[in-house]
Amino acid sequence: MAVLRLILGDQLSLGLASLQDGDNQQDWILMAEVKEEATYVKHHKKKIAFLFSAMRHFSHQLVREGFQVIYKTYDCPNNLGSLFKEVEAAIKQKQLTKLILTHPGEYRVLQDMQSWQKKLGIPVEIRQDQRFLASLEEFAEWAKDRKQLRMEFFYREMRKKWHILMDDQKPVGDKWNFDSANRNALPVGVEPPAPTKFKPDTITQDVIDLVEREFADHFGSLDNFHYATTQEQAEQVLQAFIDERLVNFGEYQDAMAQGQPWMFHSHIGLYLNCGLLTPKQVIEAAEQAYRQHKLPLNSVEGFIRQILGWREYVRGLYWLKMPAFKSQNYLDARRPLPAFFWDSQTKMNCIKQCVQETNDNAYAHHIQRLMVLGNFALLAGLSVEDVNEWYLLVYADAYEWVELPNVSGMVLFADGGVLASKPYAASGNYINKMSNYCKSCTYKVSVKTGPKACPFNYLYWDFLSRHQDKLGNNPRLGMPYRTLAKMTDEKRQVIAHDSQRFLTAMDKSEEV
Ligand code: FAD
Ligand code: DLZ
Ligand code: SF4
Repeated sequence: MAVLRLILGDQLSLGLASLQDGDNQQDWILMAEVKEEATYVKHHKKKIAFLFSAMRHFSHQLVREGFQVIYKTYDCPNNLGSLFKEVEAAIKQKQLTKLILTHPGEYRVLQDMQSWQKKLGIPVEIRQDQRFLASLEEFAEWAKDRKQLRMEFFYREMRKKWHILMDDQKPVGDKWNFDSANRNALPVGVEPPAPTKFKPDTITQDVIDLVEREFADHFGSLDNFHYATTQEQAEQVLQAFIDERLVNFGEYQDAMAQGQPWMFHSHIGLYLNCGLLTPKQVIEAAEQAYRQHKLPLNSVEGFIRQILGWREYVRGLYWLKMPAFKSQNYLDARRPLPAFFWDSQTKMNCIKQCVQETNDNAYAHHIQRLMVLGNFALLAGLSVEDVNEWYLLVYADAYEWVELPNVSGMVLFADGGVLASKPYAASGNYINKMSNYCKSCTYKVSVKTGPKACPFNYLYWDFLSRHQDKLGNNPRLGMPYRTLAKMTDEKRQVIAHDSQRFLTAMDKSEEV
């Protein structure tokens, strides 16, 4: 039986399930750059360039490994534009009698694939994606009968299962979580190392030219493309992180600084999510650095938790809750996304910096995504649909399985508190504590109301006030609601008035 094996753009791993037990003499691998995937949202130009280049490099690696590969470039004259049409054509052309797939990362793609067997009239096998450390069945089993699906408890199970940072049955350092040591701002004089950069080779340069031509109206800059596009290069990025940045990862994990987009983060999300790195390899490298080089436990544990905990947890939650997850809107947030999420034209310096860096790099680190951009989206009641679409297209590491739980669950509280025990809402004070953005802002973070006040300040109280019926009884919001209750009616009116003034101006596309 001669088999077709389809490899998607985010399945660039030699260990992929659908690449195993093949017959290299008769089977064919299919990889295709298709309009359907590149435009179902208008991905950042750098994201498309990165992925097409990584796909092309991976196809060459497959050929070197002895596979027979059909590779359809985006601009080849007979490109059919969709994965299904390419599959159908390859089966016909090579007279193949079975299709093997690996479970895709997005619900819409799985739904499509589930219709292929009938349409093609040959057996279609969808294999589990074994690159993750928890299977979907395992996650569903863990979630079954639990009232609350908190990441922290799932993470502990994963630590025990994989025996990561464990001394026999106990967590190393006698604690599961060292986050209390991980909340420092970046002190003056501490300079994060430059990120690992690669000069585009001819494959990448061809792709950059193609993206410039074919996706000119997509968001984002193609300038200074420096991402890794092969497994070997991605491993160099990982190694440089372990050697140079991991030591400070924990301490400055929540810090932000103007002109410092990369901080002490690892910048490997895009490689993990397309398969150039595996989570197991990354976690093992971090644990080894802890054991051999005595790196600080708060950094190593904090980093491992992001991958063994958060990454696996959001994937499990996504597949457990789809398709309903996508249409949830607990706080009824419907305000259209303001233009400054695209063009960064706002007087709010924190937002300006984060949007500009997103435009330049298809990257922003976690706290920028959560506590600046996400916090604003939450406080302003921006449309759940618009905000999800924005996050899905602007970041090079974004695929719906990881983007949606972070945006709808963590940022917008659209799931009503399944992922987070309370909304991550904060006033300007938090941003001022964790960054130096406020120093260069038109608004004054210390001023609470009036035209000069930081908009996060009044929007924060207005948000709590607007949603008192849904959030007022949340035990984790007891303190702010007690403060709100003590405010005079007059003060509450000023807050409501300032918020209305700001949001109306924003809706009218005035510069705010
Ligand atoms: P580091 O800070 O160095 O962390 C290491 C790794 O841990 C990351 O590469 C990632 O694989 C994992 N990780 C960390 N936090 C999370 C998390 N909350 N969920 C899942 N994995 C995590 N991550 C994505 O991979 N794709 C997305 O589309 C995405 N969208 C996000 C949207 C919002 C609103 C928020 C708040 C977070 C989002 N994240 C997303 C999580 C996180 O911000 C990114 O993984 C991280 O910024 C990537 O940069 P890094 O590789 O330098 O990460
Ligand atoms: C993100 C993306 C893009 C931009 N282009 C392609 C493509 O042309 N061909 C392909 O196979 N995959 C692409 N991808 C990744 C897919 O969108 C991804 O595999 C699905 O969203 C499932 O996670
Ligand atoms: Fe952002 Fe407010 Fe600080 Fe300006 S003052 S940078 S709007 S938090």
